[in-house]
Amino acid sequence: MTTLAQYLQNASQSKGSGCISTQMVTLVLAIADVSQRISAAVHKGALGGVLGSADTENVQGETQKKLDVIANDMILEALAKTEVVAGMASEELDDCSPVAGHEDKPFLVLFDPLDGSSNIDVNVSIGTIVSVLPNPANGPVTNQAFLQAGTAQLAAAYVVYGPQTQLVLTFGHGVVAFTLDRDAGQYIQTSNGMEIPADTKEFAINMSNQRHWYPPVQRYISELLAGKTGSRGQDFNMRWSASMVADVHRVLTRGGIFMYPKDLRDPNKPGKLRLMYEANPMSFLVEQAGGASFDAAQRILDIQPTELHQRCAVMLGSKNEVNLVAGYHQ
Ligand code: AHM
Ligand code: MG
Repeated sequence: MTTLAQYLQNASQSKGSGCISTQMVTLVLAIADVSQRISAAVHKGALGGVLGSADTENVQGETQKKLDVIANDMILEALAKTEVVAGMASEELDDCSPVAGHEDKPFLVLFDPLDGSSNIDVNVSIGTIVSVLPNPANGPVTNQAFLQAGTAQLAAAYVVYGPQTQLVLTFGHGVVAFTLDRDAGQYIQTSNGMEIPADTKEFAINMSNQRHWYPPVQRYISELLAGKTGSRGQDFNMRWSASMVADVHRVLTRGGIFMYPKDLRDPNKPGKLRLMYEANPMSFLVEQAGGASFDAAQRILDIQPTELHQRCAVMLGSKNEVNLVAGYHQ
């Protein structure tokens, strides 16, 4: 039984390229600790008075749920105390939040405090997504400092609050998973090297948007739906939980392709998901597990961001399927 703390300590003492700094250990332990508290709040649900709307809007014009706001505040407070974070940016904040007096600290952290918010009140899996970038440390922390491509990420993680609470983590040397032991108050390593099979028979997409999709996505999904009698010559299964963390966790666990394409609904919204704190960390994890990730024109991790809250199309998971649909776009 390896605890998260032991795993991190071993990684910090390793001699190889997978070695992490003690400051990274501090950061990940703080993320794990605050996620346990978010998990406890999620677990209490109505009994903790945390369900329902906060009656406020975030920068994307979405109505915030009480738990969006609670989780956001908890993470901001917890990471500001670590002494290793120079600034944070979140789905729930208009602009970045510099940590006063810490502009020279090594990390910038971006997060979606509670992804899949529409699932909170109906008791379906939700999660926290985190991306860690190096701090350029060239003066005060501004939004500009965060605008680094996904390839610059030092670490990425998500915590899924489902039947089990699990933390899934990468530092760029594979993907490991830990399950929360509530009795012990500890994360215990339960997977060493998650791998996404290159082939799959399972896809995840919100089919209700079909009429809005561009032709490459129409073509790809219609071939999957045609099943055995179509050009693919096999049946495909569909899953959609409207919670990226839950859907990507399934892909990391047993393979699959997850898609939230950009579509014709609103020219100002190229896709629904956000690059910096949803697509990038998930793409880093998926690539580290042997999968692939693509927007509609390029590898997601190569996108040079221009705005903190920019959106992108997302197609990630089993390599052969992602490459096929990427080819339809080119
Ligand atoms: P959120 O960050 O406001 O929760 O929105 C992101 C979520 C993803 O978790 C999920 O994949 C997607 O929105 C579901 O969207 P839809 O309701 O259009 O199916
Ligand atoms: Mg989200």
